[in-house]
Amino acid sequence: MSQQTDYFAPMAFEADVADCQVEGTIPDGLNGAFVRVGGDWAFPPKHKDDSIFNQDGYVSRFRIKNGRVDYKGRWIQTERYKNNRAAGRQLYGYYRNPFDAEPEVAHVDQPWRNTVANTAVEVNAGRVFALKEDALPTEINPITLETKGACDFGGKYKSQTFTAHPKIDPVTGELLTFGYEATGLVSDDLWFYVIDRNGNVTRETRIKVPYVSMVHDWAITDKHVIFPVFGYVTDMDRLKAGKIHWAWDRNAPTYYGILPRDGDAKDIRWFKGPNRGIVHTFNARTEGDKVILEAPIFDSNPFPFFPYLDGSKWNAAESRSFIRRITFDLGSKDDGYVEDTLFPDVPVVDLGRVDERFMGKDNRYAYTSFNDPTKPLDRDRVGTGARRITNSYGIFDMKDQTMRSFFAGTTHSLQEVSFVPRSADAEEGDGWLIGTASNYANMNTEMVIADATRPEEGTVARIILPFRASAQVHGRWYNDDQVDFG
Ligand code: V55
Ligand code: FE
Repeated sequence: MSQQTDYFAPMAFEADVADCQVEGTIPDGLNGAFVRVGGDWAFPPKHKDDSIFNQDGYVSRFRIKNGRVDYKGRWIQTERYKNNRAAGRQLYGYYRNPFDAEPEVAHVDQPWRNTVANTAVEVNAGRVFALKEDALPTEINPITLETKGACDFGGKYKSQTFTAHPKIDPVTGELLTFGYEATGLVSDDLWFYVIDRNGNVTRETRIKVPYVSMVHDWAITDKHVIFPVFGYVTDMDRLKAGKIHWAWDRNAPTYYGILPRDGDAKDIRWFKGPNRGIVHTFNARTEGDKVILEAPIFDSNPFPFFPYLDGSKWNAAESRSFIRRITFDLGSKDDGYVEDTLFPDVPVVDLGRVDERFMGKDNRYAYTSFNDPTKPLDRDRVGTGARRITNSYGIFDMKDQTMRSFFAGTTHSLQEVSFVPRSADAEEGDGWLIGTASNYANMNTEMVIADATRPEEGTVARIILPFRASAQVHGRWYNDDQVDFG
């Protein structure tokens, strides 16, 4: 195992904590679970410079009931995890490159067999899925967190891949989703699906992308879906040469494909603009002939572990992400769009959320983390291991363009924020901000809960784990009436 001993050393164990330590008071009525999916290296990677997106999947859950909290964490037992465990070492190579895996597990023609299922969680028809954009959903038992296996929705979901960011239509309860590289490694097929609240596939639309790129997140409105194609490129030659799946092409234009939800493939319209990184989105809406997308958008290559095609060095200042609004005019004849930067002074972490009751509709608040340099940092207790600190959640008012914030503490760095409405019929903005934080001073993980109407007052409750929990990529809150967590 690794000799690393800092906060980022692999956390290669499973955990159960009954009745966690709580500071403050868990709000009344907050009953359900915060379910997180992320990754860690069960076995050290073949290449030191590999992407953390290649870490073995790990699912964890803070189960909250009547003010008490239990924590559970389990590896996601994909075929790849089991093969590594059986061999006792890492058999796989660079991120999404089966040519770089050991031949007996490579499966170049079945790349989904190499998935680590490490990105996000979503629920359909009461079933819980761990998601990774290179494979089908991996079903997880919501009570034990044991891995059940891949799901193809009774054979009706035909794409080999499934996004980590499906969207639930708040009116119909349908799950809208897609897979890209849908028919195999570097294929230009992107297939869009609708799965109803009972788990039946009710729609499939097969489209082609302008070039093969990472289509990590997307957006829906009540009438359209929007697919960003941006910056990252790949091809069979680069994979055969043993390289990591993506490289950033500074000359690649950004495309947004807008498809009517009830349209055919021929109805997709591609808009084109300058080189940008659109990894995650906040929300989108259709207003007459206009489609409006709001998202944190990077000026250049978002991730240091995916190299520039031209060999240039990754530079944090060049790749900052800002909250932007993109307006498409479906009534126009040209393929351009308008891009506005709403908070040009606040570079943000690209892990944004909205109140999901407003998915696809006009909404006011966007939530995401950022580092507030005016807040104190206890560098002596934090140490030097933490390169980047994210000390605040921002509540961004997209109408007034004002911002309020929550500060996590002088030794803390926040992971992704989630918003939980105070009740099913609470106004937009009235609820809780929740998420996990790394406490570098005490080398442990905490779950923080803050009141979204009074973020400046700090946490109302902190759930203190007695160890560093495996970092999440994405987490979601589910109420007891959505999923049975036991
Ligand atoms: C992302 C994360 C992934 C991935 C591709 O955050 C894109 C973006 C955790 O895995 O495989
Ligand atoms: Fe994501």
